[in-house]
Amino acid sequence: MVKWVPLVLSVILVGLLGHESYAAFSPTDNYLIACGSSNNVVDQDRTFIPDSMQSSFVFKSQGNSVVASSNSSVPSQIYQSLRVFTAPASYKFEIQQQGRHWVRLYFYPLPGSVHDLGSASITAVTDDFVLLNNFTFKNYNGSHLFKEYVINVTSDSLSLTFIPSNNSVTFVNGIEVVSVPDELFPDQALYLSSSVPLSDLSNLALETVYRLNMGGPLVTPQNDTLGRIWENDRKYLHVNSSAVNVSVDPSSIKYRVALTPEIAPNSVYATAEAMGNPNVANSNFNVTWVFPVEKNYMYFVRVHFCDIISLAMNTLVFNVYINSDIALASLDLSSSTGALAAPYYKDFISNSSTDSDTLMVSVGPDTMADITNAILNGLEIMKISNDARSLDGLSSVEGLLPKSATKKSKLGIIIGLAVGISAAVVLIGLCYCCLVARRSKTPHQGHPWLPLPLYGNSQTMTKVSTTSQKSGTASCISLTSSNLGRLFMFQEIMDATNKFDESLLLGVGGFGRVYKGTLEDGTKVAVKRGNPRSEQGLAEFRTEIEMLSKLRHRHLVSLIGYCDERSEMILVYEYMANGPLRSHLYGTDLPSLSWKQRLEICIGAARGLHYLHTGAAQSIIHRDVKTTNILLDENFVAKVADFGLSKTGPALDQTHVSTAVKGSFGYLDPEYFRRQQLTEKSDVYSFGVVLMEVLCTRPALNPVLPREQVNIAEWAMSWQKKGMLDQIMDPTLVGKVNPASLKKFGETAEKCLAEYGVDRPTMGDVLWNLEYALQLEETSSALTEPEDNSTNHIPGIPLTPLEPFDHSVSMIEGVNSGTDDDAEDVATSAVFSQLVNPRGR
Ligand SMILES: *[C@@H]1O[C@H](CO)[C@@H](O)[C@H](O)[C@H]1NC(C)=O
Ligand SMILES: *[C@@H]1O[C@H](CO)[C@@H](O)[C@H](O)[C@H]1NC(C)=O
Ligand SMILES: *[C@@H]1O[C@H](CO)[C@@H](O)[C@H](O)[C@H]1NC(C)=O
Ligand SMILES: *[C@@H]1O[C@H](CO)[C@@H](O)[C@H](O)[C@H]1NC(C)=O
Ligand SMILES: *[C@@H]1O[C@H](CO)[C@@H](O)[C@H](O)[C@H]1NC(C)=O
Ligand SMILES: *[C@@H]1O[C@H](CO)[C@@H](O)[C@H](O)[C@H]1NC(C)=O
Ligand SMILES: *[C@@H]1O[C@H](CO)[C@@H](O)[C@H](O)[C@H]1NC(C)=O
Ligand SMILES: *[C@@H]1O[C@H](CO)[C@@H](O)[C@H](O)[C@H]1NC(C)=O
Ligand SMILES: *[C@@H]1O[C@H](CO)[C@@H](O)[C@H](O)[C@H]1NC(C)=O
Ligand SMILES: CC(=O)N[C@H]1CO[C@H](CO)[C@@H](O)[C@@H]1O
Repeated sequence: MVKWVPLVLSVILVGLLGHESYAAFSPTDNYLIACGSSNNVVDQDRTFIPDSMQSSFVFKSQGNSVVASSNSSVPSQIYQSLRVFTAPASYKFEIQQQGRHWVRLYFYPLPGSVHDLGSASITAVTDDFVLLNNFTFKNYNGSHLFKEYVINVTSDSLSLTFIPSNNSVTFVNGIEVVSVPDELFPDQALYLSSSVPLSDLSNLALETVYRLNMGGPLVTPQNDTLGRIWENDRKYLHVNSSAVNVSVDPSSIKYRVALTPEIAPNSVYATAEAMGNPNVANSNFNVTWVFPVEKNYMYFVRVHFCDIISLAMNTLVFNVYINSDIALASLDLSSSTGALAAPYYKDFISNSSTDSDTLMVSVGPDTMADITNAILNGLEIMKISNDARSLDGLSSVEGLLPKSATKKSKLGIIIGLAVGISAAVVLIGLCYCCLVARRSKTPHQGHPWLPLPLYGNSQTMTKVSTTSQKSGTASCISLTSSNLGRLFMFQEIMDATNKFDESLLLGVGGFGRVYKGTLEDGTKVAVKRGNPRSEQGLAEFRTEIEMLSKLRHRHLVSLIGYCDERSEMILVYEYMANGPLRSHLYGTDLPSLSWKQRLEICIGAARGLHYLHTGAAQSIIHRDVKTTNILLDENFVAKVADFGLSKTGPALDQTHVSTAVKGSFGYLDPEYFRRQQLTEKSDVYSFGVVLMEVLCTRPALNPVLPREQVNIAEWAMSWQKKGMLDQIMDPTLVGKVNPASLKKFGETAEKCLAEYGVDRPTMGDVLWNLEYALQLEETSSALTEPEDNSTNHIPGIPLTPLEPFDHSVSMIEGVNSGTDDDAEDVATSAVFSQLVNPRGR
């Protein structure tokens, strides 16, 4: 009876473990070798088997092998023995499961050996890659050397060959060859300096150079399911005081299905470095780590994040830089993961180390976020093998292996081929079947990210519209018109922008960069080049093309065309000579606009928005109305730009309850924020903020100001309610504005900023009121001004009720092909910020 108890227990245990959402990874190939040892070596809970006792790998030495062991203190148990080679020697491991493997090597020149191991040269190669070339402890500061590599093994064996230099010896203390889960490393990752991915990463070898647990203690192999070591980051901090460590209980880390502890253990995600002084107003502040790296290599950089500091969703928004490149713009962790304390990581290829011997990683606050902080939880930096398939120098395996050894390995290959040929035939057959099956399932679809045809063909486009309707995403407009604008070749774009010359840069935003360009026929254009690393980029790129290709209006920017060649996301607009409205209000040296000009600009923008809301078959909500999205052409005609966040469709409320509220800080409708229900009135609120900005010439949010002044909507409303808007208006306008016009303007803005959408006017009403304000300004001399009511400081006309006044017929301009002048989108850094105002209002 008693015998049964453990069995029952283990059944229960298995049952319990089965409830875990992920199973711990158990490597198929798992060689832990203690070289030269006669006993098993237990190092940090892991058992290394003596190389002489392994039956599953072949140890071939052409020379003597000498065993040394010591009982003196060693850095760790695995270093207590070693094997010495006087001629090239190989360990050959049988590989049961092809794919990536860790290759970990341990070296420690044990004292007391007959050979001078301290000056021995160590060269280690696999069948394909050079791992170490002529390393010697003589020129090395450390007492011992640990190296970790990742190699995709594509045959049924892996040979590790150690080559001594002339008349000398070489040695090794420990070896690991262990399977890596396939998901751990991607086959491609994006270059930092360009949007082209490095696409054959799986055929290259990687060497771990830094693996850090930011703000946390050393994580040793027994605390990592893949036997990795994670160091503390402090010694790499550029400025010691710039960061503080933060931590939570590791058990509170919530892994999502696709991201398991194999990516990084919870003890890594549970600690982070955050900004040392999170309340700094300086937008240039960042926390920077500096890493010495070797020139002429590319590096694979993986950044790990987990929002363990926020109390609410969508409050932590920050930027990540690698070297001088922006790697992640306006990263909103909780929005990317859908939860707090949920792990998240991103991979990049750093190419700039080819001419620099340091690699820098920085995190810094987003200027538009009102919680100023930034964090980093973990960081991995891996060297990528070079063209010689080497991780150490320019010699290839063939160049390093003595001639005879090369021949032997060739012989081995031949034998291997003969043995493996039947398996290969079976494999090829299987692959072929898979391919055929897959192909028949997925019809050719052009670009994976853009469900638009390369050449406007209405059949495909109808399909597009139905899919988007089904998925409830961006567009419900049926794209029956084939006018998607012109499809540009990438070369044309390169020519137009002089290869994306930085001197032609008009602006940088979350979506990417905007360049001024000139087409072959001399037309000036604005070229918006999507940043494929932008989280929102793809969906917004699509939305923008779909929206703009459908909409034509004098007060909306129009799209000339796009380019989706080579997975680029490029939009081409006509050039708007006077740039964004904001730059004419503050922050630049541009001459200040007159009141009449400001009214005309507001009227133009209101027309554009009114057309969006009412002009198309379905109402379109812009969702990101702000002064940087209102552009001015050479005649100061205002056009609304940036439809990346626009939404249409009736079922909107249902589909968006659960998604993050999008828009920009300071402009966000408090009701939309609270109820997550989007209506046209949200645009009206944002437009009210624009009106106040135009009047007061200050940013919508200015965190530097005293608390009550930070938010323009609150601040200006308090003055408007007192009837004293003239006290805070742009000083350059004081005395130059007809008071009645100002009063009308203030009242209109106030109505727009009403707490509840139902109390706000429609864009049509706003338009009418603004036109009235313009009329009052133009005819001010002729107008007899009525008495002001007693509480008002501003003399002006009595309030005209905002009647439902249907001006839509006159408002909607005829469909304009928008050929002469047009919009470019000087997208500013905040354009696509996926931000939420945590305070609401
Ligand atoms: C180490 O081993 C040597 C023999 O190899 C022995 O003479 C010596 O006493 C040992 N030292 C310790 C501390 O065990
Ligand atoms: C190996 O390095 C030593 C010095 O570290 C140098 O003298 C020697 O020439 C190198 N050998 C080769 C083959 O590069
Ligand atoms: C060794 O350490 C010294 C002093 O700490 C340093 O100057 C030198 O650059 C280091 N050398 C290497 C190869 O790391
Ligand atoms: C090794 O030594 C031999 C003879 O001393 C010499 O011919 C050969 O070039 C040397 N090889 C290397 C790699 O230094
Ligand atoms: C290893 O390389 C082979 C051949 O290039 C490739 O098919 C396979 O996907 C790679 N394995 C991994 C895990 O990347
Ligand atoms: C975190 O910082 C505190 C002091 O600020 C320090 O005592 C602690 O050791 C640090 N923890 C780690 C893991 O660095
Ligand atoms: C590592 O694991 C051991 C037990 O396996 C545990 O006691 C220790 O706290 C862990 N360390 C970390 C940093 O998680
Ligand atoms: C870093 O700062 C901490 C306090 O924040 C201090 O204790 C530590 O000594 C500093 N380290 C260095 C290397 O300056
Ligand atoms: C990376 O750098 C190398 C060497 O400078 C260069 O040849 C290569 O074109 C670069 N690749 C990219 C994508 O920038
Ligand atoms: C990418 C970035 O902004 N880096 C800056 C971080 O802060 C240091 C100074 O503290 C600047 O020198 C870097 O340019």
